[in-house]
Amino acid sequence: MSEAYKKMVQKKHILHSSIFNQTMRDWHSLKTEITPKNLMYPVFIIEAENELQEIPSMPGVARYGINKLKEYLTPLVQKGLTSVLVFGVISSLSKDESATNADSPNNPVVQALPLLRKWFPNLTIACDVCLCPYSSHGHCGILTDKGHIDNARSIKRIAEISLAYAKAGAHIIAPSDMMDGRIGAIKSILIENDLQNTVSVLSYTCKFASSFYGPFRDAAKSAPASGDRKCYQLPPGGAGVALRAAERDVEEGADFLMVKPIMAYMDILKQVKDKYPEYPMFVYQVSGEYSMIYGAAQKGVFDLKTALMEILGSYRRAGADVIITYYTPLVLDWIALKHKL
Ligand code: PB1
Repeated sequence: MSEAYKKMVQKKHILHSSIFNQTMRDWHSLKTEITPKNLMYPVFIIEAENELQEIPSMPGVARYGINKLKEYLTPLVQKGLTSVLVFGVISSLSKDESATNADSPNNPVVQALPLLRKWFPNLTIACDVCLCPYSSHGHCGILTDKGHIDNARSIKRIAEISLAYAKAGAHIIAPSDMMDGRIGAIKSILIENDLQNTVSVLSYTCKFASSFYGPFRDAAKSAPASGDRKCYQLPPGGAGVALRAAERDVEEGADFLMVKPIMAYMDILKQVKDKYPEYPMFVYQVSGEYSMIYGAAQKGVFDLKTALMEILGSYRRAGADVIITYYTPLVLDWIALKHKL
C-alpha cells in the first residue's frame, strides 16, 4: 500500500472495520429494532358475529365478526401481540346526521369490547372514535345546515361516544376526527365519570388530509358523501400547524401522540418526538401505504420482508415508539422466527 494512501486514509474514516459482520451491523441498528411491543394492530369489527369479509383493496386484511376475530387474534396474542386498534363497520344499522349508531347498544365495537377484555385479559384495546363510519354524510363531525363542521356539537358527540367505549371496556380512546378541542372534551368526560385513571387518550395528533386513505375508506365504508376532509385534517404541506396541533393536544391532556400517515411525514415525526420526548410516539402506516408496499412486493420490486423491516426500522429511527400497521401479523411471525433461529 502506498505511503500516500496510508497518509490519506485517516484511521477514524475506515468504516468497513465496524460493519464487516452481522453482530457489528446490529450494533449500529439497535434503535431500529422492532419487538411486539412496538406494534399496534388495526382491526375491523362488523355486526355479523360469524362473518369474515375480505377487503379487495387491502390484500390480507379483512373485516371480522366478533367470533371470527377471536379465532384470528388468539394465535397473534400467543405470538406476543400486545395491542389492537378497533374500528367498527356497520351495514344493517342505520347512519344518520349525528352518527347515532356510533355508540348504540348494537354497535359492533360496544358489543365486542367486553368479550375482547374477557378473552384477552392482557391485550390493550384502543378504540378509534369518529363519526365518519356512522354518519349519513360520511364526515368526521356534525355539520351545520350550511354543510360546515359544527365544532362544538362535534366534540360533544365525540366525547359521548368515547364515554360509551370507555364504559364498555376500552383501555384507550383514539379520536381520529381531527375536531378542535376534542382531546380536552374527552378528558373532561372521562374525569366527570371517574375514568381518568383507567382510560387513556391516544390523539391522532398530526393527521393530514392525505391521499393514502382510500383502501381504508373501502374497508370502513367511511368515505365522505360529498366534499373532502381538508377543512379539518391538516394540510399535507403544513409543518407549523402540525406542531401547533401537537402543542394543543399535549395541553389538553393527550396521553400518547401520533403522526399519520407516516411515509410522507417523517420530518413531522422527528420534530414532534424531539419536542415531546416524554410522550410515547405512535405512527400510523395507513391503508394506502400498506397496499402500495404490498403491490410493489407482488410485482417483484423488492422482497416484502426485507423492504418492510427497512421501512419500519426507519420509523423507529425517526422517533416512533409504536407503529400502527396492518402488517402486524406478518411481523409477529418474522420476530418469532428470528428468535427461534
Ligand atoms: O388506514 C387508514 O387509511 C386509516 C384512515 C383513517 C382511520 N383512522 C381515517 C382517515 C380518513 O378516512 O380520512 C378515518 C378518519 N376518521
